[in-house]
Amino acid sequence: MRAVILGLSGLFLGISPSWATGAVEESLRPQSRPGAAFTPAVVLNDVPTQVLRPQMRPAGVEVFHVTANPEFDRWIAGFRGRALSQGISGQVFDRAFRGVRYDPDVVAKDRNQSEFKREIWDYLDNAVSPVRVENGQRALRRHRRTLDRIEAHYGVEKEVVAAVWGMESTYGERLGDLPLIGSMATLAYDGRRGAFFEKQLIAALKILQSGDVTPDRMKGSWAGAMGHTQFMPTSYEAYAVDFTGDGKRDVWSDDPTDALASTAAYLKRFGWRKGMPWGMEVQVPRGASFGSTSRMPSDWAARGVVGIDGRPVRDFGSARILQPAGPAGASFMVFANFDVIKRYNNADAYALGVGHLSDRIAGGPEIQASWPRGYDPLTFDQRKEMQRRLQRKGYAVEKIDGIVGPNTVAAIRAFQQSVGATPDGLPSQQLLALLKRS
Ligand SMILES: [Ca+2]
Repeated sequence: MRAVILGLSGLFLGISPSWATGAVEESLRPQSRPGAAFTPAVVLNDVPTQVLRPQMRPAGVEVFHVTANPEFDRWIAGFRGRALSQGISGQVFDRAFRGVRYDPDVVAKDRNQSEFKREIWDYLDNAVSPVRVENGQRALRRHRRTLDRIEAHYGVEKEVVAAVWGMESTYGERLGDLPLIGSMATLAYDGRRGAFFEKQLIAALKILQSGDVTPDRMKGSWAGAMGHTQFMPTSYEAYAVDFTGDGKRDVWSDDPTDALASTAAYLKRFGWRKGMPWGMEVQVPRGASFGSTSRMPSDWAARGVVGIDGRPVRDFGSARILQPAGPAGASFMVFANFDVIKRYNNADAYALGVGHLSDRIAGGPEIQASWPRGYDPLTFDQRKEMQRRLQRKGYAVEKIDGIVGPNTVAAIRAFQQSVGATPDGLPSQQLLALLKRS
């Protein structure tokens, strides 16, 4: 799971949630996050070629992003003993590592992730673009029977499974095409998160040993996410299923059946409840702010929080109110299923993306509220300066960490109210200027 990579829990590579900054880690962007394929364009003999999969490289052409590294080769020799002691056969190991070399590009990607922040609306514009919605509806039509069977078997709505597919691989367009063993071995050797990737590597070898896939077909993103719905090897080992009945859990094939069923199995395993929405956009009373309190929708209705149609939300279960851009943007009531989606990728933005995309695939409306698109955000250092200044003025800011969570938003709003400014709770340049002036 991304989340595990950053030390959180979840199926895939983790992105720390950063809801109220309005900003989302760049790596969340479906096409650029670790789950997506790294596809360098290369020109050979003046003929533009598609991505050069290793097996397609013409003989004699130097592999451009893989470098000889004797120390890495020694590491492999040492790792071989550890793998064998964990039940991997020498034959499987040697076949898997044939031709594997250190890949500095993978390390560079690992170093560069999560530097950029995106605003939640930019993230959602991309995650739930008209094209992705339309392609999702088309994918749903094309795979309707399969998705119906999966829904009947696992109790996860087909639109939700399709939305995860759309987010993870653009409905199978971007499965990732780096040789998995090479990437995982490089990252395990590199050591920044060596123990994590060594575990992934062992899991990958176990998958090979089980016969689900051959080494040449075992491809993934640079970070090890594999197939249509981007399972990390350990998640695959634990949760992937064979739904076609051929005895192989094939998440790489053109036929997405096993991958989609594996996603449903995973969501089911973490408590997906059929018939309960992930969440929905709601109207909230002007000036209200929300922590992490959960209440039944009828209880929320009594406090003025109602559906976008103005009517109380049905009591599907207890829910909390999420305002990913603070009080100045859209508000959502989110249920237990929202947190199930977060097991896939532990970020509110991701779960909103999957949830909203699933609604749109099902023909639901766009988000009604507007986002504070015009606002001029603060850099990370400026956010810390803002927190320091708020704290110095006596507002309760829990930590000077540059992360704008509910406490900081509450402090911003209290300060804005005290000086007669609009209490939008936004960590903007205007706010910092105001803090410096007053
Ligand atoms: Ca199968």
